Amino acid sequence: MRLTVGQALIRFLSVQSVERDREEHLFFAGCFGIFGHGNLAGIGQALLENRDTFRYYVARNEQAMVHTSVGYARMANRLQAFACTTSVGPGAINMATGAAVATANRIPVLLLPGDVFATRRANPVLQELEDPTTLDISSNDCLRPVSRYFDRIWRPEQLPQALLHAMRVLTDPAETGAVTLALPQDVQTEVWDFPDELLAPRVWPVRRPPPEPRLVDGLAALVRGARRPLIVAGGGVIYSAATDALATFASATGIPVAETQAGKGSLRFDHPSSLGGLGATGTTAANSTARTADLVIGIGTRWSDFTTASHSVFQDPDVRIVNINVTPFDTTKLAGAAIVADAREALVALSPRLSGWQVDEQYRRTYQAAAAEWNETVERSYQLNHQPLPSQSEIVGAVEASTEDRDVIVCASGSLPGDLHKLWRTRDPKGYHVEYAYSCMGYEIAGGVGVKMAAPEREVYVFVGDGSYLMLNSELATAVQEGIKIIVILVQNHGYQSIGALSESVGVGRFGTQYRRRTATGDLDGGTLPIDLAANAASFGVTALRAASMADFRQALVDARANTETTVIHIEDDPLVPSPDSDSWWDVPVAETAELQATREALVRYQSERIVQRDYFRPTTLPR
Ligand SMILES: Cc1ncc(C[n+]2csc(CCOP(=O)(O)OP(=O)(O)O)c2C)c(N)n1
Ligand SMILES: [Mg+2]
Repeated sequence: MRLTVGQALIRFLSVQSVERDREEHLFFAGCFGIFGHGNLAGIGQALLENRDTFRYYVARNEQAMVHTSVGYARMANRLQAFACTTSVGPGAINMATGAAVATANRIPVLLLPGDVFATRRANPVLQELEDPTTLDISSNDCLRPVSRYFDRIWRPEQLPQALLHAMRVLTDPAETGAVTLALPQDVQTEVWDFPDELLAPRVWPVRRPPPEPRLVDGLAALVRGARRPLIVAGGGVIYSAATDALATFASATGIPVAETQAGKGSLRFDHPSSLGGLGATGTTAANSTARTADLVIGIGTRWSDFTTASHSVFQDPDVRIVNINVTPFDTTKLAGAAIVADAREALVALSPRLSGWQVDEQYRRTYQAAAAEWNETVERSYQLNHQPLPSQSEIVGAVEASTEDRDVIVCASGSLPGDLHKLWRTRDPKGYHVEYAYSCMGYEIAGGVGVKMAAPEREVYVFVGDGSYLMLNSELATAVQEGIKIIVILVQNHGYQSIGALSESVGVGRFGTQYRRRTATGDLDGGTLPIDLAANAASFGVTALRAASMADFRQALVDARANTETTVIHIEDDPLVPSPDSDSWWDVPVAETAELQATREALVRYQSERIVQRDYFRPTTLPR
């Protein structure tokens, strides 16, 4: 078939499907993009020709459109994804941050940046970077380290193989992340006789690798010998749709379950085995249980330092750690024993081997009492009635009270993810969507738009701080364009207050974290900036509601739900009210010499706290 490279590419993408658990559907939901000279005549022309089968969405910012794609694909448990097209140079490189979010979170997205002329006839083309040591490098090479597969299509003949590799990586649960096909602007428009076979519909089975039986035997033996076993559920549990299997397994054995940020929602908060979030932003129930656990089974987790409280959360010197993960890379962490497997397959294989076995009754009572105690802590923090401005926990509590089980909350950075990880009581596996692998400011609104596109039947609540909002709010325009309704909770506290609190803890006195005017002293310690964020939101044509009190806020939540269009609720809170303590630690090093007394005190504190950190764990081997 005689087609341009752009046309063949779009036609190929529009007929790729995936299948898992006998459910089959198209893989690509469409293409986001911003056109420039580097992609409009090639890919743009192809998108125009194929607009009935492959929908095009205009975005406002290249980073943001990748976030939207990530939000969508994560909500779809990685079984659907978007393509994103840009021009050469700044448009392409703007995607790097979004690509890193995708890759760090192991979420598929296909990036299609334009690239400089393959012929080099008129170079340097507008926006060409020019490396004096080689003409073989362009801006797009910045996307290499953030892509799980990267290719540049110098000739039309190269496209078929590159497409197969792109699909292989995008649909593989262990490999997935950002995939980049860089497309020189002349090559996009070049014609070639593409084989019909390339454009035939294709179904990619998404693998569910089962665990090796002898390894599951070994794990079952470890569990039977354990007195204080603990499961740590990560995002892999949710992406593999293993949440029912986990609930059944936890009910049958009584093993408690703690959750990572991506894994939150693995178990309903009121399941008898639920301990909530683990680690630096976790619950005291999960952290105290982890501290004495003698066997930890990590399922689908990449063990970020927030989850392990910088390797301080497991304190039993003989703790054994088993990593069940579809990604071999993650199974070697914490010196754990590796079981490379799909989360659901592993749980289903393990269950019968532990039939009739239950945790010790005393252990069960202890962790359940800790969970009940944390629940009371949450209740108290929701009802602080702090004056004159509310605490952030009250805002979280009011949103929780106004939501239904299947609603989704979205967040990514600032103080909100920590508060949500601790406090939020999840009632649905897809109800909690916090991007915390990359904790990327600016993900919130853009990602929330993607979540809503993937689940239009659900109400989507985006929590965003004033800092994140100011960094990237542009996709409110895309929400309006597409008639997408999200509810944005815009929390104003006049600065980067999470970093402010951290700054104070390391003796840097909140330096450079407040939004204030510069004064005659030369410091940023003047009045707060008069930015009207609610007016800014309203200017997009969305509904903007100002809540001057918690009563206002609760009413605004009711109104936002009743509204049919995107609604931004603006509320100011007091950044100095801490959320309940996790009884945990996070490793942020302190200056080893300093003028300020506060810094020197912080160093002493840091050095004494650091003794809880375990550099290495004893290797775990499964009994044979
Ligand atoms: C893109 C990006 N830049 C910087 C950071 C570091 N950082 C993490 S939280 C934060 C402050 C966020 O401010 P805001 O959204 O107002 O939330 P708050 O801390 O006030 O709760 C910063 C600067 C980040 N996570 N992402
Ligand atoms: Mg803030």
